[in-house]
Amino acid sequence: MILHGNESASPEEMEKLQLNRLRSTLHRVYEKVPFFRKKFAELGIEPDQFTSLGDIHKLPFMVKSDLRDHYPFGLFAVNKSELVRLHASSGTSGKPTVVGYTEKDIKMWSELVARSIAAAGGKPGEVLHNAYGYGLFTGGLGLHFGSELLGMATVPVSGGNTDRQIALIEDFQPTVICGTPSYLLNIAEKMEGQGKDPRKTSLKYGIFGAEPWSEEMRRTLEEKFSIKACDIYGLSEVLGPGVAIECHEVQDGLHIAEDHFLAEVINPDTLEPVPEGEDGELVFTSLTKEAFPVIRYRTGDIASLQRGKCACGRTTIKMSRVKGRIDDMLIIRGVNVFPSEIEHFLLTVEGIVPHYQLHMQKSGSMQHVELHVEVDDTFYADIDMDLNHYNVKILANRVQRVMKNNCLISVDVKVVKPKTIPRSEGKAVRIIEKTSNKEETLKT
Ligand code: DLL
Repeated sequence: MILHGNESASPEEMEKLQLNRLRSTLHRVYEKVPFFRKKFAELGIEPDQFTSLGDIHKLPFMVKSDLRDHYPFGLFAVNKSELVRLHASSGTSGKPTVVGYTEKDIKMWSELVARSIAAAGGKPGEVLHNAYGYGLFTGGLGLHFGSELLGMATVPVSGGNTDRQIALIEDFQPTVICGTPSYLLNIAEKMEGQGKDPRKTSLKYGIFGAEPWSEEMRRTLEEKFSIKACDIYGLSEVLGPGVAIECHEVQDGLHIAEDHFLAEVINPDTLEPVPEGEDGELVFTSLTKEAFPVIRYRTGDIASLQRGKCACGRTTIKMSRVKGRIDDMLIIRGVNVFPSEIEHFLLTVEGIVPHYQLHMQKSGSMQHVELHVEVDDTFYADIDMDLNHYNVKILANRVQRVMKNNCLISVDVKVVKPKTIPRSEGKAVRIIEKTSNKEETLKT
């Protein structure tokens, strides 16, 4: 495997590169974006004062509402005429958030994604099946441009129409598949339903992300498809996919594209940095973006950072798997837990498939949680398709015990029939919040 020079730079070389790039980014936003100039002026700082990376702590944070407040183009550092692409989030609360790219930004993004696909096992001359959604979401087009740049024949199938996906996998013989982990599970299940063995496809590698997933889910997908599965991370505000990727050699932590993004982890309550290796909120500063530079952008994602050379040869800082988003953290009777932790332990229980949903109901200060789990076909046949069978009660008790012992939470468990929990074609909906007036709101 040939690494890009920056992926194996020494810490001193990387620091020098980052500082140069940070300084030019700060000059750029100071000159071009009134939002930043005003913030810098309020704090009495000027770009020239930045002489070391540690000075980053002098800068203010940026949050998602800053994007909404400046909708659509108020934070861009270029004229509209210089943009070649716009992406936007659906925006669960009112206005969407919009991000823009110049031609140079798209080139940089494509290079980073090409690097990511190569790190995860993709090779020029082979076929990549891209099941991330195409459109305003950055997943589809982000992976697409990187895959083409790497020299892979890219199948822009997008999410959905699972029967056609299966036919294309059989016919085009891809070695790499990309999509959300929950959608890949859905594809595997459909194949099994058609009497096909997903282990017999041409696939060798999976590049999965865009939603939190667990080590157990990795094992499940790797076994089902007989592939190696790597975690890919990114967010629209910072770039899209390609901010960080696991290498297929080690599969333990995601290499951050440090030559383009400066990463920090902070305590979300005190906003102070946390020591290396400890969980906190990821914060990114872009170092090379032209159209939409971000300075100390608070992602809301919880992870940790770790330095050190990886056995794959990369020297870039690694981030852990994202546990979840701060706003998705459940507080169940005073205990904090992320859906991904629930998933991790749930998958250790035999007879259950990796589809689940948490139904939350708040009454007063009490949070009532019902965990819906789905039995597999074998279990369902064994209980004569009767959910009143005493084995169902035993199974529900087992799930309850596993949650209590490992996640320290008490939840009610509802066991449901096979294939009744809605399947995802993109980001899975894990949490269903029931408000007191019985309206349901969905959270991904
Ligand atoms: O999800 C970009 C992406 C596309 C990443 C394809 C990977 C693959 P957004 O729609 O802006 O962008 O959502 C970003 O998704 O802040 C995380 O909360 C979550 N997320 C993304 N990747 C991962 C991951 C894309 N590997 C938000 N693990 C982020 C856990 C992830 N969460």
